[in-house]
Amino acid sequence: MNILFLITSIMLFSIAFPNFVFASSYDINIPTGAASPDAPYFWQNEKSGLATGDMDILIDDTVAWKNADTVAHTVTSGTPSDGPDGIFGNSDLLNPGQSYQFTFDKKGQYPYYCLIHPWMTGTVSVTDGYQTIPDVGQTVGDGNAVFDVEYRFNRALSLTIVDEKQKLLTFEILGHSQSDDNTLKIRLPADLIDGPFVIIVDGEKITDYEHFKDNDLNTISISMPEDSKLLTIIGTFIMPEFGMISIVILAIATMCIIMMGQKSRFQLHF
Ligand SMILES: [Cu+2]
Repeated sequence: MNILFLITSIMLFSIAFPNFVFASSYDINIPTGAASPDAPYFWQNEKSGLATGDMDILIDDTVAWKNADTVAHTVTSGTPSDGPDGIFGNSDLLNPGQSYQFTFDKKGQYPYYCLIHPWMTGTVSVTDGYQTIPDVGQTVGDGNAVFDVEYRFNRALSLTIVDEKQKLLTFEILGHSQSDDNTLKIRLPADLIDGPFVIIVDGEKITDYEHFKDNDLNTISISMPEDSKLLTIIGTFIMPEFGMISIVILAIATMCIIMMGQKSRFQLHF
C-alpha cells in the first residue's frame, strides 16, 4: 500500500473523529388512555421509564413521539396558556400508530402539549452536557472578579485552589464514573487563566491533552486516567495579576512620575 495514502488516511481519521458526536434518539410513547384528564400519566418517557413528558437530552439528539393510544393527539410546541410557538411539532393530528420526530440542535427548554387535550403537557430540556462551577476567583484579589468554569466529565469536579503565585487551579475529582468515557472537557475563561498550560493529574504530568482557544475561552480536552483524584492546571497568566486596585495604583504612580518630570523641567527653564 502507498505509504502516503496510509499517512493521509490516518491524518483524516484523527481530524474527523475527535469532533464526531454520537447523537442519540429517544422515544416518548403516548400510552392508551392518555387522553383522560384522570390518567395517572399523559406521556411515557422511554429513556427514564418515568410517566412524564419531560425529557433531558443533549444537543443534536432526536426525540420521537409515538402514538400508542386509540385516539388522535398532537405534538405542539408551546404552552396551553400562550399557544403554539412554532418551534417544533405542529397542529396535525397524530393518529394511532403514527409518530413524529424532531432533532434539537440548540440549548434550551422546550415546552409542548396536545392541542386536543391541553392538560397533556411536557418539556424537552436540551443541554450541551456541561456542568458549571460558579464563582471561581472569589477567594483571590478583591473577590469581585468571578468566573464560571464549565466542564463535561463522567465524574464531578470541585475547585479547591486558585493559586495566584503559582498561576494554577486545582480541582478535586469526586464521585463514581457515570460512563466509560474518561475524556474531561473543561472551559477556562482566558481572563481567569490563560495558557500555554501544564496539566498535572495526581502528581503526574499529562501529555495526552488538546487545547483550543476561541473567543477568550480556553477549552482543554484531557484523557483522564481512571480513578484520578486531583487535577492541577498550571497557566502562564492567572487573574487578578493586574486587578483593578493594581491598575489604579499604577495609574497614580505613572501620573506622579510624569508630573514630577514636568515640574523639574519647568524649574530648569527658570
Ligand atoms: Cu391528546
